[in-house]
Amino acid sequence: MIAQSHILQQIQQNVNLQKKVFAVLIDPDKVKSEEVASTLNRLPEDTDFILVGGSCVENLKTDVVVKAIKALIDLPVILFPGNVNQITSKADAILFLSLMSGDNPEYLIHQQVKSIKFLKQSTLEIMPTGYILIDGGKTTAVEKISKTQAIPQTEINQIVNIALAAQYSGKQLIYLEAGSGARFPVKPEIIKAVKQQIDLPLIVGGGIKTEKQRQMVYEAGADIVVMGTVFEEI
Ligand code: 1GP
Repeated sequence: MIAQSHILQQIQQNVNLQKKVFAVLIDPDKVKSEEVASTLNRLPEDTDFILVGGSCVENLKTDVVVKAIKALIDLPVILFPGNVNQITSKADAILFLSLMSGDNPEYLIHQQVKSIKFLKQSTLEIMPTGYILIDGGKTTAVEKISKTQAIPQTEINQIVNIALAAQYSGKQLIYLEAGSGARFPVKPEIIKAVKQQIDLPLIVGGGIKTEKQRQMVYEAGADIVVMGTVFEEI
């Protein structure tokens, strides 16, 4: 279990000890505050932290859902914001995401600059994250909102190079994202190739639906697996 402060440091310690980390994504657009308790009841016992966010959620919804989660469990709540309006100081930390794939400066740097006025006033732990969108077999909300194209799964070298560029730019985490509700997750060959080249904790999510898939993703080299949709669909 991960405590609610110095989260990045704890993730790094887990990686050094080769202990895998598991996170569940709660999207406030799909899970209402009154559904939070039943969603939390479905989470696996080994859940280390909760991510909260989505591609188009409004601030108020995020705030209410984070509050509902914090009232029920002690796990760290980390924001996974689709835009600057999803920042709430009620969470413990924020994945400070830069969309390194695609060609949209708005999600590479502009939203981040706009977030500073909120972050300067908060105690959120900032977790600099290189976010790489990979084709998961269907057009996902991230592609639509960011107006960028996911990288085909055949472009392994390109994905590795983006991950390394993120590392050299000072990111502390790399997130390989097939998109929420993806038809298929990021392939093991890609995860393996990226993990072999980078020295950072590797997060993988999107389209992971079963325990078997989760273990395959860990075995390929992911340090943190994120699952979301599967816990909503009951
Ligand atoms: C999306 O990686 C997360 O950002 C989770 O994806 O909802 O497909 O599990 P799923």
